Amino acid sequence: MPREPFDVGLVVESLSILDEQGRADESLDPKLPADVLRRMHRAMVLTRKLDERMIMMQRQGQMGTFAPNRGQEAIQIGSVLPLRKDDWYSPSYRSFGAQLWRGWAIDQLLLLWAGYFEGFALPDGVNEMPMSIVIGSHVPVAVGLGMAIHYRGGDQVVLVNFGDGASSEGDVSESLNFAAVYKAPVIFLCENNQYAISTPFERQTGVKTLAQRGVGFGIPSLRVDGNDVLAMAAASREAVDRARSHKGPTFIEAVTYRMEMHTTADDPKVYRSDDEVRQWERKDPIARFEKYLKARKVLDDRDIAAVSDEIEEELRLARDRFSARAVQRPREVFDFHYETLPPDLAEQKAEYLAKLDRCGA
Ligand SMILES: Cc1ncc(C[n+]2csc(CCOP(=O)(O)OP(=O)(O)O)c2C)c(N)n1
Ligand SMILES: [Mg+2]
Repeated sequence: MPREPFDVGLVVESLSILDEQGRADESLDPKLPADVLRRMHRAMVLTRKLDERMIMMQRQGQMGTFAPNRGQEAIQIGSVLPLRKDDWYSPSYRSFGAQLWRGWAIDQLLLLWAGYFEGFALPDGVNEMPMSIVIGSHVPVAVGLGMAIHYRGGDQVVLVNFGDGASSEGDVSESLNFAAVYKAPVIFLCENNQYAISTPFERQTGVKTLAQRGVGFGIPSLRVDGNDVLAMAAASREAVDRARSHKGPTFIEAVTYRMEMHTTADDPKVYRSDDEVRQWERKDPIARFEKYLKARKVLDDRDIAAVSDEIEEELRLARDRFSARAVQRPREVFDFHYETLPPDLAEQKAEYLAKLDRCGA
């Protein structure tokens, strides 16, 4: 049989607007209004400072294990910027910058990551799915949500984010296929931060870009500099518009780097070099954005220092509110798993409570 030329459509577009010095490509700059740029900057700095504070609190025993966001702030803020309040966000566990933008209170996020039951309640009026720790498991659910909107004739969209590691899960492939066929109004945001715990990108997949995955399923796909908040905002805007006008899903591969440990239970020095980390520091999303903002005269050094001070104060107050609510209740350990405890657990509970009584707890 003669071999036919076959267009596999593997040309993946790549988008970046800011260079490493924070200089914008004029033809691509979305020229967002100054007040929006200031809010984006503030949200990114808040995310970074909350991360730093939470790591300190975790080291002092006041916070549970959590997944730091440092380096991924531009993805989070840029991707949710074009969402309307009634759109849906289905986050992974490394997304608290976006969650704050969507309406979470800082002290509630602290309660959540300190393991308090009440921290997990979704805030009123925030259209968000419970975040997923089981890798990739939330992606089919996000597509189902998109299909429900589609069947009801709504025009909301669903943004779901997941990692490079999650992209290897069958759940994600099935979701991409289904969404492509049925034109689900979903934005698949794959945060390629180069690692799935200690597994580097080269060991994760045989493809050079994860955006190819989307193309393979027939989904318009784009590779974006994930440390460039303007590029993230522009890509997300396009994807949101496509989903809202019933043209179906978009796949965005946001290329970034996880600057911190996987979670506070991890030591990345065991599997990657300081030199590699330093290379990525040069692409820091906040530093680049600040250079851009200064060049556009949206902020100057004094404004940036003032934002930093304000956020420190906001975090201090949030930590105080959290501390007032974070009262340990060891007697509740068995309470939220079953409506009726199975007999063996009921026995363990009785034994445990008797022990607490003996210790006076
Ligand atoms: C189904 C499943 N398998 C394994 C794990 C353990 N696990 C937790 S995070 C993680 C790595 C995920 O990496 P990636 O998807 O790249 O996201 P990142 O943590 O880098 O944001 C793994 C394997 C899990 N939580 N769920
Ligand atoms: Mg990853």
